Amino acid sequence: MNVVVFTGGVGGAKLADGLARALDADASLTIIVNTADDFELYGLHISPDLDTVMYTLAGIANPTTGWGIQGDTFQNFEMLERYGVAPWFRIGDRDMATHLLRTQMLRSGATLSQVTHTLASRLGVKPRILPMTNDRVRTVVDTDEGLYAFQEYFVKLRWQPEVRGLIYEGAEEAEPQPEALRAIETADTIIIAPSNLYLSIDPILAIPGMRDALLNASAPVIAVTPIIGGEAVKGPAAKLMRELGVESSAVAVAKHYADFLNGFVLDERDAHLEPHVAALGIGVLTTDTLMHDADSRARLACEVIGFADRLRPERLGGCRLGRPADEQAGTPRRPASLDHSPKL
Ligand code: FO1
Repeated sequence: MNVVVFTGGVGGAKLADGLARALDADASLTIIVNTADDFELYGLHISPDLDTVMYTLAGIANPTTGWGIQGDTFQNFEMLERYGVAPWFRIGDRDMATHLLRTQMLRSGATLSQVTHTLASRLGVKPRILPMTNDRVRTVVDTDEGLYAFQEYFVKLRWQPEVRGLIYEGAEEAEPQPEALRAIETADTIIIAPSNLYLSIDPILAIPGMRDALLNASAPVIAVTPIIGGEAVKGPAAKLMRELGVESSAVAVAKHYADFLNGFVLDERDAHLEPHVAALGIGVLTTDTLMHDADSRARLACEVIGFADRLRPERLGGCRLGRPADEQAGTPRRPASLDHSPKL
């Protein structure tokens, strides 16, 4: 069973972790990660979404923030403050090692994929973590106060400016990571994690070839909602939807991905929205999508794997936690019209 998951940010990393815990030992998990949040600070190349996935799967992520390393210290940060530098981006002392090594390897000609593979394997991470591209792509946020680089909007300004639009600078010229394209082509299940649709998933889809790969994939493509009850579980997703003139609902997220989606995982608090998602010709699984701990991450992952299994002609199972809970609760709605053949 080959599973591919698209992710960015903290929420997506949790589902990736759940999949790593839930999948059978003989299953392969490939995690395609947004790198448009990357930026240079103090001459260091920082890849927040790659690091969040890597630390989460290595079991060392800060459980409160989701980013950075659990128990990290900030002596370096405090010394910078002593020099009068007012850093708004808090880099821990252990986290700093990642940025130092990544920057050194990139400078000696390694690709971002090679760097990520080296760092992740040295942390004992088994699943393959792939940047969406090895090229430079940066999200620029067009707001009522002007253009901001992503981290300035997200961290320094705590995503308060009103957003008019998003620019994925460099996306058109970027090459999709070749292993990522092959992983999509050979996948049995493809999952869009509950990440921010505009800030984490769209930058990946903006890379030429990525969206087509999903449209031509023979595997069922399932998205897990990042919106519950019209609000984001974490971060600016709902605020961005409203600012961009889109209804901040799970249905709007399903619509956003509709052209390549076979299934959508709705949170049980939004069960009343099922018919609206099904009306898009998309299968619906309704369940508790909140992931508070390792068990709930693995349970959700297992339900998504089970849901995909039922949207594919051949049964591949794949979840080592035994039968996913939702199978006992009957099968999810699946519109008759739905087939898994490549989307036209
Ligand atoms: N997010 C914050 O809100 N404040 C920070 O000081 C901060 C530091 C930081 C350091 C390393 C890293 O990998 C991520 C960090 N993040 C911080 C999170 C980061 O901005 C977001 O995780 C992504 O860019 C959006 O998903």
